[in-house]
Amino acid sequence: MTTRTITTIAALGFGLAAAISTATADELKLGYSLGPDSHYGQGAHAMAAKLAELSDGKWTIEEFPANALGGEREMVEGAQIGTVDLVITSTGPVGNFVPETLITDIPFLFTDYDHAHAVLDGPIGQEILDKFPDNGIVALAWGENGFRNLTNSQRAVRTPEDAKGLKIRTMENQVHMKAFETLGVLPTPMAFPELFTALQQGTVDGQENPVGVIVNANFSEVQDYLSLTQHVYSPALIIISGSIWDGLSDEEKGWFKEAALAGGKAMREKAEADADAGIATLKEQGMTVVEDVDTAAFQQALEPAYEAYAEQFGKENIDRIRNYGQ
Ligand code: EAX
Repeated sequence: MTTRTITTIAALGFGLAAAISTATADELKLGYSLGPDSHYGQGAHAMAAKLAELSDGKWTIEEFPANALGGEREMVEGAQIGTVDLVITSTGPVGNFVPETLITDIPFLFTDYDHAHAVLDGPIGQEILDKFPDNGIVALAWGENGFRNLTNSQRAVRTPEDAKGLKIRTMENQVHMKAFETLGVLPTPMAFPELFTALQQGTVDGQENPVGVIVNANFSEVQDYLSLTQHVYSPALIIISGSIWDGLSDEEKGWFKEAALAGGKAMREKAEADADAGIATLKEQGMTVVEDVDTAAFQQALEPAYEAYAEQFGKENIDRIRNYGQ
């Protein structure tokens, strides 16, 4: 919601003091699922700073980290109906709104960060972004969540055989679910805000996420084993509600895009730094880290899933991404 006049009442300390302020800027609500120190947080801070600078303070962003506006699917839905202004989200649930994003969620599609960035920042990524406005939301820029890795509470997983039978939380994403089902694990789609408790209570044995997310969400408290499976590159998106976007002038649209690109860049830098540094952190926190994962065996075990993806997305479209710039 954007309001010309916003009255904020902030109770301080034990409620003995209250401050009342009136802002005249257009303040937008930006939600994301991790803490303010995460890669999403860095992306949000960078975008907010750039937007304030470009618009000379006309447009400001108030951040709602740590699922304060709901899970990622709920936030995207909020952007669609106009109750949430901006969202930083993984592509995980976005395929439920813009099916064209689903192709990016295929396991082992991107070989490394450079490959992923080249595809997403090039014509293929743009074609996907172009599909958003028909669905009531506008994707301003790609960001990054990172390469996902499997954690669980039961055993060290090095091969697909080791993973069989585990009950694993997946994102609410049919491409991911198909992959896990094919590996013989029991995929349990669940919104991220419910995940910590589900792991703690043993409702699921494990989950998968980039190292930076595993650190940020304190999953080492409830998971003993981390396998560096790097099984899928998880892009992120910075999304704006169509109702906000439609009210912007062309100049303002340019500011938002430029600010979102700055956010996406900061997000990538932080996600990649955390992916490197986080492994040592998780070891210190007591996790057993399996580094010599049998990647070829995982890729082979996924063959039936790849056949299904080829049918769903077209083999030539998948190959176009796989071979892009290679
Ligand atoms: O976007 O749901 C997930 O596992 C996501 O990777 C997480 O919310 C960060």
